[in-house]
Amino acid sequence: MRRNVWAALTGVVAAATVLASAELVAVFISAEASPLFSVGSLMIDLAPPGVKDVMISLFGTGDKAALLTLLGIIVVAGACIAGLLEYHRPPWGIVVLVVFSAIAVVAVTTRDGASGFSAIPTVVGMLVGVFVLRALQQRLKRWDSREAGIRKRAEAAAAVIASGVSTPVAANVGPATSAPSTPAPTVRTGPASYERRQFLTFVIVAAAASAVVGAGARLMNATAAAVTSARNALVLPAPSTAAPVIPSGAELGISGISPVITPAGDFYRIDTALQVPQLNPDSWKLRIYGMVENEVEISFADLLALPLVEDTITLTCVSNEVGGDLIGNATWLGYPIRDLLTRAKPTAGADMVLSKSSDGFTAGSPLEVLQDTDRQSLLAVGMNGAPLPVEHGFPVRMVVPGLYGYVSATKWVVEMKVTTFAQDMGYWTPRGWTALGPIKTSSRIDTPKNNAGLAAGTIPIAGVAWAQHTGIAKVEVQVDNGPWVEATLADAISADTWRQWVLPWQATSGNHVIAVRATDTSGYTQTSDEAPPAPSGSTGLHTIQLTVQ
Ligand SMILES: Nc1nc2c(c(=O)[nH]1)N[C@H]1C(S)=C(S)[C@@H](COP(=O)(O)O)O[C@H]1N2
Ligand SMILES: [Mo]
Repeated sequence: MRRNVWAALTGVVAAATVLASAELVAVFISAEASPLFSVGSLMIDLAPPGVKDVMISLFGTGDKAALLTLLGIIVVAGACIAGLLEYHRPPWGIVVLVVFSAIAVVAVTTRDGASGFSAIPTVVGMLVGVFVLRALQQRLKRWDSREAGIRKRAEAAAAVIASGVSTPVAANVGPATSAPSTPAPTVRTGPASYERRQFLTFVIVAAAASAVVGAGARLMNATAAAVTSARNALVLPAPSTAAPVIPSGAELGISGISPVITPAGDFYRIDTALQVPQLNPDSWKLRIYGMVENEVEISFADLLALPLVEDTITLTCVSNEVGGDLIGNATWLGYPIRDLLTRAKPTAGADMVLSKSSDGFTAGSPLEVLQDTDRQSLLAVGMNGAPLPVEHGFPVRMVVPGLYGYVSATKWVVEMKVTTFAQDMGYWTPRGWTALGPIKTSSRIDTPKNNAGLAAGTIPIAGVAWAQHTGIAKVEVQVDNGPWVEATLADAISADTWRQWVLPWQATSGNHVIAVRATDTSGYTQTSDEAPPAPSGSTGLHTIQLTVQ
């Protein structure tokens, strides 16, 4: 049993040296060729549609720690198995180590923007790991055989002493002879403890070296890739067309309601990126190609030199549950995508633009939406008066009013392919989400909170409602399945943004159920039919329960 623990430990230490040496070599090859993160990204991409909802809630919302923890557990379990197999059935432990490394090689080399060189760190790591595993196992086995030898001799000596005859064998054993009835594991000196020391020293040195080298190299790789300094140094030009003025009546000033402009730090984040892509604006380029008469390539400097416009647009995620928080409103600075498309001149028959990020995410947007002169689809560089935060797409992303993010809002965008829906699909479409993703009209109660306990009296029921690019016409509130009562709407910024609403309510003691529904300017009123987010966005009415004292 104790032997198996040591054997498993050799696997874990070997795995640690694989990761640490790969990380170290990645410092010289490519900061992004780190195997662990690449395997994590591959797991995200390969996750079957069945787990996609779990995935969105687990990883999509920025909780990348969950995936890394899972990955860590898999690696440690695999490493224990490798150590045990190598101990009991060599060379199967080495085979396991090589197979794990091979998966990592596939992951690093199939990443977007990877080359054959990206395999080098993992391959070097694997060789170091095989060497360490073999060396540790040799030492463990030498320790074993010494102990077994001593035990045999001790047993032999004990037998001899018991029979009253002294032999030279017993004299060699040292302390064991003076305590012949004590079993071998308590032997504290002699060759076995030497071998044990050899083994344990190797374990400790290899583990400590892996921790120090691995952490140091990871830090170097992360800093080498970081673009925060480039972002901090960036001064964006003033817009040539300013955002619509936000009417003072757009903000109702009710405590607990979502502010009409969402600060960047509070803005929801959804993406498949395990490591936030770090794109240097100096080398950023956007290529527009495919079904176009003129291919267009534009640098970041070219983009900033164009007349930029500012517009306030509410972004929503298709994964937002009824009452959920995957929605935010910001003022974006950018260049109209339609003007870039005019330069590229799409050819007849094209109906989709497949935008692609530096890390391989794609979104398929209808060409006519991006060309619509009434709709401000932006190639955005700024958010709420500052450069885009790195996790929101620095240096450049797309923002399209009226479409869910997964079919339009490509962050870290580097390519736009003019194509057809018949020929191409965005990232989420083969994973069970619809190809077209217009945002569904919806509304949310921000205050009071669900299950709140309140004192009787007049309290505001308030929240936000949205129907991007159509506009909100009416919000109604229903208390305890009574009649629908119209709420007061805050002033609109534009049809592309959400609107706050409020209804003062005379709270009487008891339990209450409160629901909200919005009607948009097309005359559509939210359905009470409940649908989950997949495949085209949730429906149903946000409903809360309250207890009034
Ligand atoms: N590169 C990239 N862009 C992306 C995504 C992604 O996974 N990768 N997710 C999209 C989705 S599903 C949404 S809802 C929005 C969210 O944008 P935000 O994180 O800035 O709120 O980004 C979109 N753009
Ligand atoms: Mo999304």
